[in-house]
Amino acid sequence: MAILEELRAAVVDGLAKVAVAKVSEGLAGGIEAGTLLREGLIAGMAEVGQLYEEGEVFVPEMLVAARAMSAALAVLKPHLVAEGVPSNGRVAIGTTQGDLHDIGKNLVAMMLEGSGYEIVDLGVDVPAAKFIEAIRGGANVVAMSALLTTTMTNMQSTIEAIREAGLREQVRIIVGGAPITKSYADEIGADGYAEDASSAVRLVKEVLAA
Ligand code: B12
Repeated sequence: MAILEELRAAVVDGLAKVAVAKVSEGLAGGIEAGTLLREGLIAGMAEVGQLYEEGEVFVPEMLVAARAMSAALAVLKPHLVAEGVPSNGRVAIGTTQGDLHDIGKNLVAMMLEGSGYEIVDLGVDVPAAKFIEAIRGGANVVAMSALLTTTMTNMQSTIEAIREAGLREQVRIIVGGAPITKSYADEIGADGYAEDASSAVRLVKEVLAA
């Protein structure tokens, strides 16, 4: 269908107004919201993720594409709810306590949202108690971001606090951010690590399937 292809291309090219217009056009033409989400928005973000991994596009292009996706998703959301399109899972995401960096965290959140996950964005400087509250509120995944060597250790204390609250078994925990490595994630007892936003989408799918 031409509209789906145009919507996908608008996301890839980061054209927010075109993406919004295509979603409205699609809905008016009777295309289901779930189809617009899967074959337009998610397909577009998947392509951007692929291009990023191949070194064909960089962070700025990815951010612009993610913004186009978010703008179109805002229009689509009430229709998705009305159609009852199931969410793939609920992800509570935040930057660890003491850390104010949020560009990467926002990118991960937008990619996940574009891939059909419900996002609870806890913001920056997030204490363990807030993550715990989100798990009690139904989050299946906790995603923590840290950009400072001084705040990455708060990931470990947050995981510890989740364990002490007796909630560790009911949630998957993933971590990321420039100073984080796979071996650090293993050391602190996280379920997974991804180095960028597109691999974060794959990671969430994997940990939820495990
Ligand atoms: C922009 C920036 C800032 C901005 C932040 C604005 C904002 N709203 O985020 C401002 C100016 C506020 C800032 C402040 C500071 N910064 Co600063 N900052 C940066 C900078 C230049 C870029 C970070 C960024 O946005 N990268 C782009 C994004 C897209 O990449 P990313 O965050 O790595 O995210 C990707 C992946 O890591 C991954 N990812 C990220 N999170 C997650 C989470 C999960 C779950 C998963 C799976 C994946 C994932 O996916 C993302 C997308 O691909 C870095 C340098 C660098 N090269 O990283 C320094 C840097 C991180 N900052 C640094 C420092 C020291 C500071 C300050 C302490 C400076 C100061 N003296 O005041 C303060 C700290 C403030 C605080 N308490 O947090 C140092 C950290 C050094 C260290 N080893 O700890 C760096 C490395 C600069 C340097 N070389 O010295 N900073």
